[in-house]
Amino acid sequence: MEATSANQSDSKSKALPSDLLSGEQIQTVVEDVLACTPFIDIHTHLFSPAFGKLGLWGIDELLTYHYLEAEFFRSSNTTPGQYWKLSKRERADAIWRALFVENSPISESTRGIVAVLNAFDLPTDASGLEEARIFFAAQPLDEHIRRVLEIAGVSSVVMTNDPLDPDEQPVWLNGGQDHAQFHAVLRLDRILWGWPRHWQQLASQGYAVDEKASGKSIAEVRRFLADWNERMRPLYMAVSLTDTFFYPDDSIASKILGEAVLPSCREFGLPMSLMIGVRRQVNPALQLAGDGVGKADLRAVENLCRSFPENKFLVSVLSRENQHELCVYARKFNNLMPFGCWWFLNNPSIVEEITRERMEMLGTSFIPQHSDARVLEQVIYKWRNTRRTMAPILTNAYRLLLSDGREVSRKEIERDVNRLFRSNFENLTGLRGG
Ligand code: RAT
Ligand code: ZN
Repeated sequence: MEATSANQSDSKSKALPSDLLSGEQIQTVVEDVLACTPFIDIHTHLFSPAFGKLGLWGIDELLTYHYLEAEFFRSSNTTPGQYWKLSKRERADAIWRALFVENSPISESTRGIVAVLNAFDLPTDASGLEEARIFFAAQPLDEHIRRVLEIAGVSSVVMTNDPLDPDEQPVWLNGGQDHAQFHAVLRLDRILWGWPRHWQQLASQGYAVDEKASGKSIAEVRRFLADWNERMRPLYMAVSLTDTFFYPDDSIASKILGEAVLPSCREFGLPMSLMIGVRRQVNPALQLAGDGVGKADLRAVENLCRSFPENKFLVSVLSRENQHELCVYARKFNNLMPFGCWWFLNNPSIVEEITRERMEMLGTSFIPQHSDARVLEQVIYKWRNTRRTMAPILTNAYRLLLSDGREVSRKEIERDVNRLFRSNFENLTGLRGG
């Protein structure tokens, strides 16, 4: 055990009033509170049934998750060119064979599949996928969603909604969605860094914008955002940014962010989420699995938080090397909410390191995790893993507190877990009872 860990033997042996906990009791109570608190999943790529085929679920989608595709090419002689020619079912079969039959599924993403199969009492070591396919094909979607979220201990999930996505846009234009467990988010990648390729879509929808975002463009982007805010009722606006992102600079993205998006966020009372640090398509042959990571210059976050004190920023950074700086910035700017251990960081060893550091520097004033699930049933393993990693971290924090001279009660643990996994987000976004 490391030097900072509180040892159980430090705990006080005197009789405690019934709501106060001994060092020995803390672990069980922490685990119980984590299990009983329904979390809000603040960033996913899931869709409610109103979006039809955009909502992914079932064994073939689970196995062809891009995190697993990247691992597949390390354990198979199949080339990306050959792989992309296969049907989804054939790809799933190939991944099952390479990662689950010919090798032990001990990576984070492969273990996740095992946990999902196990949650539904499906065989985890079968030679093929027949039984799993039959099971998933028999599930009525609405009931399946309710059951999956319940198993995951999640009350609701936040989607990623791109108003310029040709598959998604028609759903919103035809009435949108009102599923109580799915919340919208206005995702702005195409408008912010993708402006040169997408401005014409706005123009064709009747917004007077141009390639350089000059003239009336800024006012028209704000009109576009107002229309989509009305249509989607999003909880926040969001963008994913590369490791080279900076603010301010002379890019169109910087201009649109500072002059249109952030003023609109203020107008509608919405936080802005920045996910920073992706290096897009370092290996394009892998398609969605081909992105990498780079260390970003977080002075961009500093400049944003200082220049826009009335805006609230949710920030997740992809590089491990940026995590400490993010905590320091959160101590300087209370309009900055660090959230999640994203993508390549979502492994127990790294989640543990990041979460301990955040707790030591920020107490409970951060949001430890989101799932980033793309396939419905992934929330089962991703949240199971989060609870498993959180339990010893919280237990250790309360034991240290106890050994330093302060009693700990179940009520306080409930308040803290609720703050971390619910109310920090509710207070930012105004979400109630979600
Ligand atoms: O984690 C992922 O699935 C990534 O591919 C990204 O989608 C990332 O989460 C994002 O929202 O940009
Ligand atoms: Zn994501």
